[in-house]
Amino acid sequence: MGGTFCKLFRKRQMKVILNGLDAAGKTTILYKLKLGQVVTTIPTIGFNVETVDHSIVQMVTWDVGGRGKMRALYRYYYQGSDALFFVVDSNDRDRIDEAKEELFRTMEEYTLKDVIVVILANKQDKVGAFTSEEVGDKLDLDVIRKSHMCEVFGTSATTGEGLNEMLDWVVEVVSTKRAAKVLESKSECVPKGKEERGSKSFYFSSTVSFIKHVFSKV
Ligand code: G3D
Ligand code: MG
Repeated sequence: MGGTFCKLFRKRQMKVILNGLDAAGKTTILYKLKLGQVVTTIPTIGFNVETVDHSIVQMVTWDVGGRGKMRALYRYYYQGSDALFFVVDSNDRDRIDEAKEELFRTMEEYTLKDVIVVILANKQDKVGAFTSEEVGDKLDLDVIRKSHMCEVFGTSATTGEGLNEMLDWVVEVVSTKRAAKVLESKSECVPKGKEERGSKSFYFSSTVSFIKHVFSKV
């Protein structure tokens, strides 16, 4: 992939939520990606929110879990997100079930119904860490895949392994998804049965089919 359509729709900033249990590696990832200055704010209820505002991607992160009161506040940050990055410490075998519970709880949020879900099986540099496939199995990603596009990447925030590939993939997928959506909304304005070859409506409907086809292969 990576054609003209992707470039065309890459202009709008992409919003990413970077979630995961404490100590999974979220803050380290934010700094390692070097997307810009990491700004830390503390909302009045009192938890750290870190943000990076880059021309292509805006990332917001905090530690999930904890008290129910916080969840109403999380929702505020979820609005308008394109992707959810869920960071897992692949080396912490004791907390993998907790991570799964937290992921599933997060996915219940209505505001995240359209996001692409990206699992970062982090700390791959540690000997004995679960592989990315094992992390995928432990988190029951097949269940998430029934409602969301979901992919797992092995990463190491300390060495940087896997981070850029992951980000490139996400930018590509989000761009393609946007392109398909825009073109689809345009093609919906065209009356059915009038799509003659060479006409504008024919162009739109065939392009939408093409992008949908490409997207379904990702
Ligand atoms: P969080 O923001 O999700 O809470 P942090 O997690 O980014 O603060 O990371 C927690 C600890 O894990 C840090 O160690 C950090 O250096 C380490 N860490 C993060 N990612 C990796 C990784 O990919 N590999 C390894 N080996 N360590 C990682 P400290 O010692 O500062 O607590
Ligand atoms: Mg942190």
